[in-house]
Amino acid sequence: MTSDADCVFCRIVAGEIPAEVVRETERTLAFPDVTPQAPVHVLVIPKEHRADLDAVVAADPELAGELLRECAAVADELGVRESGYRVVTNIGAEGGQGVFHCHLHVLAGRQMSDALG
Ligand code: D5M
Repeated sequence: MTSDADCVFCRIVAGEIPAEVVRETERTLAFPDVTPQAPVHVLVIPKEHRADLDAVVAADPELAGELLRECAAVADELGVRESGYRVVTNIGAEGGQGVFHCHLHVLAGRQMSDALG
């Protein structure tokens, strides 16, 4: 599996940095964002190191699908699937990405604005 010793999310996958696991599958992990922007703010990541969703789609579309299914599963598990939630992924510097290991933000628990950035 591709991994990067300097990557904070690879270190979470390796158990070197603690995270409270919300959901886990063989290939994905979900844990709370350390700087939450909403009452529910969970990150869904592939365990393997891929820079962003674009790279996951190119390398492994099935994994990209699993990441999206896991976002819905997180929303289900945290009881916000009915009320609604937002899934966001930032790609590249101008896309607002700060951690260059693919992650999908699952945000819920407050009214989201219709502004997208
Ligand atoms: O979002 C990157 C997100 O990653 C940002 O919201 C903070 C979060 N982050 C960074 N380090 C950690 C750890 N250790 N645990 C949980 N969450 C973390 P981006 O889309 O790249 O701007």
